[in-house]
Amino acid sequence: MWGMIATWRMAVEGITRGAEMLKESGDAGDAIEAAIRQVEDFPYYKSVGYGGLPNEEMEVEMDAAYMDGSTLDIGAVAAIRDFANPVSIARRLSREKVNSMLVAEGAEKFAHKEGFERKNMLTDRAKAHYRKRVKEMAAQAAAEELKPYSGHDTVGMACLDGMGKMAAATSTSGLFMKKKGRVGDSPISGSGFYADSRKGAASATGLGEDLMKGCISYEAVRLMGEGIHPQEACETAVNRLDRELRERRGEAGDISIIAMNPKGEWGAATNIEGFSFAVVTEELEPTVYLVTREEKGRCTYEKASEEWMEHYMKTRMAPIEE
Ligand code: SD4
Repeated sequence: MWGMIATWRMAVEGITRGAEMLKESGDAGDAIEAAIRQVEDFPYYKSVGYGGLPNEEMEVEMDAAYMDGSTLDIGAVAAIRDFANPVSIARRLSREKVNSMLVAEGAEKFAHKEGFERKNMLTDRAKAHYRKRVKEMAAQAAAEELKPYSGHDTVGMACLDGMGKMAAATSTSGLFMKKKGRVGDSPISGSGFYADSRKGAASATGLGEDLMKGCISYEAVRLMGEGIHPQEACETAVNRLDRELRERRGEAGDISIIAMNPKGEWGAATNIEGFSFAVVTEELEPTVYLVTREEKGRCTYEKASEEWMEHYMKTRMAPIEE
């Protein structure tokens, strides 16, 4: 059995590419890297790679990670600028015994020395989003309604290959309008991602500051290691963290997670409305599902309709009215 599951609809082209490799006995690491690169390269996805939304200072600072579930190798970059494919740099770093997580200038120097492709990741479209948000924030300075950070979708994936190897990886430009140097959960082991070929792999998306409070990806993998089905593992991990945060702090940020186990069984859960994910296995063609959170935090999903898929693309590519 092989398969891939990923956060958000934007990942479907990527996992389709990954599946082609897995079908041909490809390696989980190669497939997940290729899949995430595809999302990074697409300019209309505004929270990953090229076209990603900038920080407060109008710079695109990206976080990415890669984990090999068989060796437990981890590589990560944080707050890196001006490189086309942060996930590939993270994977390269995962082969280092030390210095395997690098930030900002250090990460950029490493990437430059290793010959990774440089690219100005700030598109005109992202600049337009930035200007628009600055205006909105000025107009509504006193209103709590407007969240400068909304509109953030990290790509996170879990992958199983035909040889039983699992991998997890993430890539994001993080929260729109974040402070320079801010690092989210996506490059942090156990929070944004975790993979163990004996137990399963998981990845999270949402408010990094809150996801990190529960090491949620590790928690989902740990539960799968106890023999719990990925769906239940995801729901339990999300609901526990959501409950703890509400009880102790009065509120919980956005929390969504996807997971797959070594049998290729999968699951997804969320505490928000509007979470989507993409999945492919040996038995299931690449499919986008929309998640509904029911009572008691049970999550159900239905296949996204053609109309929904078309609408999604239209809104992503629509001109920005400034
Ligand atoms: C972060 N978790 O940087 C990321 C953002 C994200 O959906 O996933 N948004 O906090």
